Amino acid sequence: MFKFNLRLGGLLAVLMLSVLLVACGDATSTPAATTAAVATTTVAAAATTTQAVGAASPAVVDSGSNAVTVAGQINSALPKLAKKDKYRVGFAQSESDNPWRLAQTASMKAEATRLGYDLVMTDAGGSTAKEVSDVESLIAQKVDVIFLTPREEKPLAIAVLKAKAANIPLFLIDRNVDQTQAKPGRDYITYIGSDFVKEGQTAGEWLIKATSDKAKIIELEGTTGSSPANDRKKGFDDLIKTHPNMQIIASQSGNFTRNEGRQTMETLLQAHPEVTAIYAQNDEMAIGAIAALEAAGRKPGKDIIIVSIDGSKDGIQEIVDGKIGAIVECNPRFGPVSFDTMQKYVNGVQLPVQIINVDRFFDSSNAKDLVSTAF
Ligand code: GYE
Repeated sequence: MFKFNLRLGGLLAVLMLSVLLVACGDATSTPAATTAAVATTTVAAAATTTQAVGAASPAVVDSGSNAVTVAGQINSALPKLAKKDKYRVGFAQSESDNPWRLAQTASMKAEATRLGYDLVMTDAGGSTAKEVSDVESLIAQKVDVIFLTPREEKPLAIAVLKAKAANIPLFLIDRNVDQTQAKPGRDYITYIGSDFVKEGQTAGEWLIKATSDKAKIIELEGTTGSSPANDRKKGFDDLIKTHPNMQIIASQSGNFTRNEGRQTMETLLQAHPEVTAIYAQNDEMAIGAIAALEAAGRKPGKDIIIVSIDGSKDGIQEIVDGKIGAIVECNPRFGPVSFDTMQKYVNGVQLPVQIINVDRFFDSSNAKDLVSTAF
């Protein structure tokens, strides 16, 4: 009934995972909080001291429904969250410049409203420095708990440590921080988000098949220094490297936005007219790239094969229109899973140190049917 996919920890991990699955019955047997919620898998580390627990390479047990766990130890010295009827919840958002982030914010707001909590939200507007001071401001305002979506992995790790020092429990949602600077279960409670390395791999696997294992690829990277950009690159590039006729001819940031995706593509297209495939690390950049290709008289979906990540309505519509070939979903609806995890923490439920969302995959076989379910 359980499918084991072990990449870390070997036999030891199997034993620990089995123990955890029993111990964390609550986490594994609970279906996704609502239909609008992301499906989640939970990932827990064997021990934070002996195992790296980056979202990059979780040891995962598929429970057969929509939940998975990897064992973890939340240090009992981490800040506690007392039982209350109403909480003041801090939410530090990194920016609001694309549909994914707007959908994430809307989901957090809706769930806070549903529960009758006050959401104190900050928006760093695409400035990592501002996001660091936003977290400091939430700390100064003495919110009960902080949800942080760290724009970049390294600078925001410092903010995480500040919340811990101020005795405010902090949950990372969507993006992660540098695991050498701050760790789940030790410095922050847990990480909730997608497995970005796997997303990159899945995009690569599809592209290898779609191009019959031969392509000249341009990669459009997300925000420099962010965990999705780092990990989606790793997952994709490591796989592509093992296919000699699949060549990444250029890789550059388009900052996860449509406009910068278009501009970057315009420049790269001039330098590399021989391109036959594009891997965009999100839909917005893929859509920007399509505009640049069409302006240059190229035919996206025909002479240039495109794969991307996110699964926005606009992105899936491009599959229906034959311009994007496939999209690996990265679901932004974090509200239900975030607040549910916070409640579990309040109630003393043993949490895993990673809760990994289960995402869908869109291509021409299902895009038309599923476009209405997208954000
Ligand atoms: O893919 C992108 C957004 O952090 C996973 O951020 C998220 C990414 C998402 O700006 O569209």
